[in-house]
Amino acid sequence: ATGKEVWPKGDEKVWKAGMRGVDQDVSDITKSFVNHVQTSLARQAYNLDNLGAYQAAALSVRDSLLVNWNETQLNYTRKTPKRAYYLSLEFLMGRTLDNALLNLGLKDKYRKGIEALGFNMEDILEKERDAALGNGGLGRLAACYLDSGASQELPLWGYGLRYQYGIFQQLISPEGNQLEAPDPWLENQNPWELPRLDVTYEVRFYGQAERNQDGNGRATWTGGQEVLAVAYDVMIPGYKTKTTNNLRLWESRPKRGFDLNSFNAGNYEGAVESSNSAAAITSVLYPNDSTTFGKELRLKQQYFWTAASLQDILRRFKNTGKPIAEFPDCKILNSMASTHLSDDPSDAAIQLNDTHPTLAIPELMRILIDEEELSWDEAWKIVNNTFFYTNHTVLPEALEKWPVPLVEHVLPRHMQIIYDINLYFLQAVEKKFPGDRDRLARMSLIEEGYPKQVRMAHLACIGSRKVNGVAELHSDLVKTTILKDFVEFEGVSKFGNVTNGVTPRRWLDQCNVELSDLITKTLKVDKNVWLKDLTKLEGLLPFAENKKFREQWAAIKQRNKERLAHHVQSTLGLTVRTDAMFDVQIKRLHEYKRQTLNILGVIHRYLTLKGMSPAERKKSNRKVVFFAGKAAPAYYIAKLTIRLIVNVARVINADPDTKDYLQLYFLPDYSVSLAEVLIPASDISQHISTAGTEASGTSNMKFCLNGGLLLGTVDGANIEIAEEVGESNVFFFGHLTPAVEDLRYQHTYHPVPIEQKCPGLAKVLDQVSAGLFGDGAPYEPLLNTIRQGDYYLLTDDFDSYIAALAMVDEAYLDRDEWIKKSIRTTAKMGKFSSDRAILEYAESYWNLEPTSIA
Ligand code: T68
Repeated sequence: ATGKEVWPKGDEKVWKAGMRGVDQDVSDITKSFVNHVQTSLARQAYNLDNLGAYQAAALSVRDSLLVNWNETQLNYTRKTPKRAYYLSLEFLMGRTLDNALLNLGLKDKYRKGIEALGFNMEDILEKERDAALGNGGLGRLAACYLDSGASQELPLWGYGLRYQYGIFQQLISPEGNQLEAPDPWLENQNPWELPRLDVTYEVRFYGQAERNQDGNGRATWTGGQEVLAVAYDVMIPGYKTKTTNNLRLWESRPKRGFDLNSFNAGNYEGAVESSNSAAAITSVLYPNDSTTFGKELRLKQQYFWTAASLQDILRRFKNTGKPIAEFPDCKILNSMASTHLSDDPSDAAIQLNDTHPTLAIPELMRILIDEEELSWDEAWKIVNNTFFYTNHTVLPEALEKWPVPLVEHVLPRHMQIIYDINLYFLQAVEKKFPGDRDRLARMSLIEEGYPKQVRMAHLACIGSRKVNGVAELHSDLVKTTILKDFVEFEGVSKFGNVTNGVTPRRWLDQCNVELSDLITKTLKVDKNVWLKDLTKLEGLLPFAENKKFREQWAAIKQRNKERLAHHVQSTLGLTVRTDAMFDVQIKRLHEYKRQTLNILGVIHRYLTLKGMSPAERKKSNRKVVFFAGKAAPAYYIAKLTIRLIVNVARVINADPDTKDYLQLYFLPDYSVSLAEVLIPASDISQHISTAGTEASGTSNMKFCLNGGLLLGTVDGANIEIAEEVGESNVFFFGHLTPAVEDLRYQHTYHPVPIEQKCPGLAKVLDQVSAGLFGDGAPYEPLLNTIRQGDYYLLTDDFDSYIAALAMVDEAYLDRDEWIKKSIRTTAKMGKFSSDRAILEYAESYWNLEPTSIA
């Protein structure tokens, strides 16, 4: 190894003999638990409540994680493998204790130990707050990838921000309005993080950038505000492996906490002003899952995080003693440098999770040119070999753009570099397509207008070695729509697809213990084996024909429904009937996801039931519909949709004619932990975005993994799920992607009144307007999005949606056949493990190999 000596002191054997192991028996566990109660928490047996017991258990488990974590990091330092870094502004981790216990294989022992001390495992687990540092799919995907990276023994680190407040807590007012409250998740301290007060970097904002006189392209950036980034490390244990990777989250702090001059002059507020403005950078997660750009604090978050992460990556790289690229005389080398890495010059791969970390591209250019004194071409080559960009949306309104005047003000040197990148880039485009002015304007990093804006997707694309979408259809759309010109310019081989995946540890073994146990028993292989090679689930297929197996399968689904009903009863005081089909739609509220279509479908069903005779009603399928999801605080239409759902629920749950056949619930404050209860209980789940708008979806995979069937449009990963499980096991409806553009054109230029085009839907809208669910007036803006323009094509898809719902009802009446479909669905979900996805990134993108920690 080229690594320098990392064992600084004394005899390694003596050190090792003193180290704690992770192989523990129950008495070690109770000892460590009690020890933490006494010394870390300063409490005693008589006053220890469930929260205290959770904390003691967490601290004890953390000790075990630390042993593996230390060993993993030491191993990486010694072997200096190529590393990959996952830069994500969001990590939606959820709870940790249960997951850590399962990954370490210590859950049963802890259960015994905790019971001996008078506590119940489930009660303790419930005390943990979710770490909710994300909005939705993008953030949860990052969490699944960390789990899979460690489980597959990849040297993969995450970098993010340690927000003081995560995604807001959602409350629902008596009128049905969403209210937002802060999420002070660090309130009771966080046992899962390690503050590294020794790992800090300085980050500059504002100030002046002066180009050097000698024309070498370098500049000096001075003045402005300097803040400190402090590292907090979160241990990421792999499943049944020693490998325990790291998620490093940055906290902003003032470089100088206190302005002594102001203080001495009696200006107490002035004395802490700069300190407050520095601390504000990592104070809160932005709760928008698209749109609302242009906020200075968000730009500062993005730069703060990428600048700190790059400094950390470069420092670690320098410590390996390897030369950067094949430029052995640059300053970044230390004296131990000896090898050239010509095939794979970057030695580190950095994955950009959407465009949020794209400032890393000009920032690395700045470091290499201004500080390490590389030439532009040398620097650009390294940048181009280091970064990889994942796109998560093709919706034009969700593509990130920053106003040029804002970037110029906050990051003057980066604006210069972006202009330089653009200049060289457009020169190359002009050379390949001479005289094509329109093309230059379309491809430029700068969008003309007032103000001019920096197009971050273009910057991410040209600065990266590879670009990928997150499902086949989506990756095709990336190539044929938003980045079409770039495919023509750079060649199609730069553009790929990695279909998303989910971790089967959390999303099956942990959230659906009984099903996981039944699968293990049936497959007759060790749980470790199929949970790490999910294609093994195919072995379940023949058991779909086995009556006894089907009964066990159905009984587990039933108990999961009862668990959900119990949860609703104890949290909301509402009684859910469990002798009904459970129909679930849980995701961020967004017009393109079409929760509106679902609620209008529910109203349609209600009106149909009302129109039936009691005898007819008796023959119909009983159904309970669940919604959950947050709306961005400023997203008016999405909030109105929530209000409508809540008020429809109020009316129909109280209607004696129908309440035995149709119930409706909006479960507030959707979270990872709530998903863990909802998903295993679902018979059917809805993924009904307008075709071409949902990049992938990941909850669709989680539902199917848990034997829930899918009702959806031909969109995102729904398509690949259907390919795997067979079209006879999914319920598809609606127009296809190629038709969408045309339909929208029709809406604009040849509108047909809704009464004519879709009378069924018109009737539903009229009932809402007429006040069937309370005063209709507040809903008019929502209803008008459908009556006029109908951008998301509800009037085009409504009838086929209702027909698909009828097919679902019919299929459910043949319960035995339904269970077969459910088993076949789970059996064919092997492809959607995040292990498969992360290995694709490692092999096809990062050139990264697993490194086992002996
Ligand atoms: C989601 N995107 C996609 N974005 O919508 C979903 N955006 O189809 C896909 O499955 C998932 O990513 C994973 O690939 C998001 O979740 C955001 O949350 C987001 C946040 C801030 C700004 C923009």
